[in-house]
Amino acid sequence: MERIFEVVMIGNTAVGKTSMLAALSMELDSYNISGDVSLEPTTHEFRILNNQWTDMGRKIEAQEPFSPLEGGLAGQLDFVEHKFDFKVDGETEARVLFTDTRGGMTGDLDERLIQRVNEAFGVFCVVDASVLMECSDSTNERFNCPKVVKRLLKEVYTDGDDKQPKFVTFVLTKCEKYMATANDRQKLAEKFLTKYDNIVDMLCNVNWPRVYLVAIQTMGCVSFYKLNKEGLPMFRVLPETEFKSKDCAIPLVILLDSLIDEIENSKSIWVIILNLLGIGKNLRDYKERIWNSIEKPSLSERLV
Ligand SMILES: Nc1nc2c(ncn2[C@@H]2O[C@H](COP(=O)(O)OP(=O)(O)OP(=O)(O)O)[C@@H](O)[C@H]2O)c(=O)[nH]1
Ligand SMILES: [Mg+2]
Repeated sequence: MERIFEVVMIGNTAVGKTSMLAALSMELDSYNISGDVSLEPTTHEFRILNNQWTDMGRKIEAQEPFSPLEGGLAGQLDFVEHKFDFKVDGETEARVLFTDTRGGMTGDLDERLIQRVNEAFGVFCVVDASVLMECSDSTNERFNCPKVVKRLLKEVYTDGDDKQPKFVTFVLTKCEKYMATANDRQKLAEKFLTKYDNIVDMLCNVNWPRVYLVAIQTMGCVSFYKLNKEGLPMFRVLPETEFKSKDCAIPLVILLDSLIDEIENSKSIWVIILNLLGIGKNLRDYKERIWNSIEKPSLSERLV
């Protein structure tokens, strides 16, 4: 008897879904070294992504300081699955699946995406913070498409079936410019709340998913430069900075928290078995290890 805990990435084209997963792969490599508890990727796709990300990092680091950021990991496939085994002493105790999606699936409100989200354990809704902070409302709508995201989540949470994700995490990406001081972080959170308040309110009134806000930067070596002719943000390479990501493990901590909660509080038979096997405790230890190694302060809060 086995259940896979699936988390679906949603968000329009180029907001940073795939980059976030790639950055997470680097984080996991470092947590998996120590101790006998690990979360290990088991799909080929994730190793490919990890390699692509490393290559891209090298190329960006080799770019001249202040030159515009080049390249990326544009998604072609509608769904790409990245499976992980949560292992204790080499034995698999639980399975986690991150499903990356093509941005157009969210933008076009694709029926298959709605279905997938409906069946998932959790959702990471990725939002481009530079567009949120620097662009007009109409550009934000075109790029981050909050109205479409609201419709998608509303369908999932009000369709009358008893299936829906246990958590929705809004992940703000490309946050380099907005995270330096406490004041910057507060402004970023405030801006998100003014632009997304109707989605958060809507989620308050449906079958209580937990709702979180997290801000990350997948590449610490670039930052917002200016708006291009189309009014979209351009980034440039910063002098003498490493490719290193920041705070990308926080979404993982949120997932682990929700898993622990599910295992400890659910009445279903398979969850009771997991509990008897002591899986909640192992997850808790693993989560603590990750949480303690995250550089703080960061921007992460539970909204609902
Ligand atoms: N400045 C900055 N740029 C980022 C960051 N993360 C991703 N990017 C850039 O954003 C662009 C889009 O990133 P992707 O990860 O491909 O976005 P996506 O949401 O997967 O896009 P699709 O798969 O096409 O829907 C790329 O050019 C990345 O280099 C970040 O933290 N900071
Ligand atoms: Mg992608």
